[in-house]
Amino acid sequence: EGVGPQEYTIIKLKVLEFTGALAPLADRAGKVFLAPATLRPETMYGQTNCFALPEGEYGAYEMNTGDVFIISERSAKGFACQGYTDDFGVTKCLLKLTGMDLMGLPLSAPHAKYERVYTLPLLTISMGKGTGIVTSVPSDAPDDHVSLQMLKDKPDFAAKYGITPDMVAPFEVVPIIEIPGYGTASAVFMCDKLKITSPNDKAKLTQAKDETYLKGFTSGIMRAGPHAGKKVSEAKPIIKNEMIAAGTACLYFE
Ligand code: A2H
Repeated sequence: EGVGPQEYTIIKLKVLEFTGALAPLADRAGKVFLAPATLRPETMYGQTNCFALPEGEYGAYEMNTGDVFIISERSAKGFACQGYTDDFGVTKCLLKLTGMDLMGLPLSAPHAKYERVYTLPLLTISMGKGTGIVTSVPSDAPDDHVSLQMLKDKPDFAAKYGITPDMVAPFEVVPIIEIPGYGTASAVFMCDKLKITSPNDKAKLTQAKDETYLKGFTSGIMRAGPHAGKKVSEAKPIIKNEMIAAGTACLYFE
């Protein structure tokens, strides 16, 4: 990562239902978002779901834009310091939530092919990074691919978190970026090649991640969205800025 802060793009995944623990937010419908941090805004065409840590502690925080972001408390402080609240350094927490409260929550994800995606468990999320929410792009992120596949293959594991087959089975990998030698779903290609079957296969996942991340940036070509045909390195800043202008993303540094 080198020197200086890391820039993340925060993607706004709109909450579509307000039942259970989220009921108190019903009057904010349309303005409540799960807000994952990503390094790959150009991959949002390939979203199939969102991930949260079941044991994670989250909150619904009011931003000065009128939006409510569901994020970790730690990142809420970061947002406050970065000008997302009028009262610098203070964020208003409307509601405390756990990751378990978010399991199975339906969302509308910008640029996604699927109209409605679900919030699923991911046990390897670090609450000390980004917002503690991760959006899932199994075509290009090896972690996302093995984690979604495991939930499809192990319905009993999924059921422990209230996840039913209809929340995972219909969501197939969407080919969005072509990398010469890796095909149009480089994460799937690398997981197959290295025989990665579990989200806990740390060393192999790191290798797969490093290789697909580097190759994707240097030689990937967009195959989805209005910038299909462009190089990933060219499309990335364009798509990021378009999403910010459209109000479907914002920037966050840490
Ligand atoms: B990336 P870095 Cl397509 N815990 O977004 C675990 N992982 C997290 C996280 C957290 N708290 N917050 C963000 N992330 C993931 C897309 C993507 C990502 C693609 C390919 C590679 C990739 C879709 N998931 O990351 O440690 C998010 O996943 C490869 C590293 O700050 C975020 O970008 O470098 C990335 O890790 C941030 O990781």
